Amino acid sequence: MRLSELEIYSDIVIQAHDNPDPDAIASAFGLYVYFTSKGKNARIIYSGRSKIQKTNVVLLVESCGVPIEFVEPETDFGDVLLITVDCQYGEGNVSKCTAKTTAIIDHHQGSGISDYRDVRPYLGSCSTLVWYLMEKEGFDFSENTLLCTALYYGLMTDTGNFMEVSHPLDRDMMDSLDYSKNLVKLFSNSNITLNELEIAGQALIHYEYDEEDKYLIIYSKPCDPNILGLINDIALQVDQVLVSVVYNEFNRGYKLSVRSCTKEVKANELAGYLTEDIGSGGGHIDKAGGYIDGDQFEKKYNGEDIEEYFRERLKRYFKSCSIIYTKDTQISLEGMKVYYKKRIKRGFVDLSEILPEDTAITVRTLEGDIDIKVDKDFYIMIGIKGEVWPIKKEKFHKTYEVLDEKYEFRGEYEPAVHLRNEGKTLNLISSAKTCINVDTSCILARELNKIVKIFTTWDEEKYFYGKPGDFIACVPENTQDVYVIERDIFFKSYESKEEAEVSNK
Ligand SMILES: [Mn+2]
Repeated sequence: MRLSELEIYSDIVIQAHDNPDPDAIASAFGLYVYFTSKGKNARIIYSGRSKIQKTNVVLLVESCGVPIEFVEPETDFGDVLLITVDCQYGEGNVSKCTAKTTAIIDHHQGSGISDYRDVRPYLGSCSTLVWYLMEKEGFDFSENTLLCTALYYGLMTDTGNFMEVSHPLDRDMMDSLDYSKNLVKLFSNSNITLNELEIAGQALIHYEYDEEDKYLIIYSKPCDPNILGLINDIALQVDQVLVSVVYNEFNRGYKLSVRSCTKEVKANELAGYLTEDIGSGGGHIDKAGGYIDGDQFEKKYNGEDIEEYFRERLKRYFKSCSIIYTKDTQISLEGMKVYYKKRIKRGFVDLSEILPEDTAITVRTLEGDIDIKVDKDFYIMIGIKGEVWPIKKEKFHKTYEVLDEKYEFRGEYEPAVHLRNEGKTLNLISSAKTCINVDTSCILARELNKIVKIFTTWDEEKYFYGKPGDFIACVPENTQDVYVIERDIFFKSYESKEEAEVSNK
């Protein structure tokens, strides 16, 4: 959806969810600023049983000048466009008001029904989505520090002080906003109420500890999501604890926080595992978080108790996972089959044509940031999902053929180049050319039926993660060099001997 599509409406009401948090307020404020700049009549409202009380939220509203008004539930706004932000029209956490036309702008999974809808659960905050939609219309943020501050604080509080940020768009917004550091400091120091301090204390008393695998599960009473992170940071400091999960009821689902201090468990991955198919999770290697949608949980685990779910799922994670250190062990080749590389078009860029040698750059991709320097001996390859890696030119010309056609990228996030010293961004895609691999040599691979973590010989600190359905693989010439290929990439990139024979005919 584009914001310009909504400009046909002249009266717009923007509704934050009940008991609005900084993300909801910042998102609403962004849309308010945008639509009023287009000459529309806009207002920001919220409803529900209680009025805004939390000090940091009050401070945000007052210092940034957010014109938010309380209205009674079931208010009928008549012939206007009603946009719910950070929540979905008709769902339980937002009191229903009525209007002729409705729209949803949100980053939670959910199934609210409305005339317009833009929901992106992979984003860390709704503020990011609003920022992105405004950017797309060419909105100039540089004149509005207060809006920048609100959006920044919205993402910050929704992602446990940015620790749960995993999507590159979230990082793009963090980098580009010119916000007031003083205001953010002021809000952050009024984060916790005495009542929440008590909730944190109670949660810590009632922990559940697994002696064998050294992890904690902690249930907390409902509280602000960032309190979960606070509880968890304390829990992880316990000498016998390597991994810790804290969760509670939130909106109509569950919010969770994950911490790890062992290299055998990546917190972001465990958060993804705990929310698989029923929500979303991610973040950093040591700190992460996630959200489980109540309806989806109900559907998938009908009737199961959430406490039991966490207990069982964590047990399965630790028990069904094998860790391979390829330095000391040779994996079994049993059951491995031969697969051939398919010929696939990819993109590649010669950065030395656009930038001076040795320029320090960060390539931002869906999988994370990669810091490199421009090197005339290397190309940058762009894979089918937008993943990026450097390749020596010499090797490239042996394995790829350059095609005389325009490179087209179809993925969720276009990889971009950030010049670290100048704060500038370059579009990688527009400089890319198309190539296709000539090499169709084979690999040995087997489908995984349980979780594996592989520590390779060249990186003993970080493992590769494979889940059931993914493939474990190696090349016949070097069976010690084992790696994991994601299931959908595997089927796009490789084919069995039989399939190869058909496609070669
Ligand atoms: Mn939010």
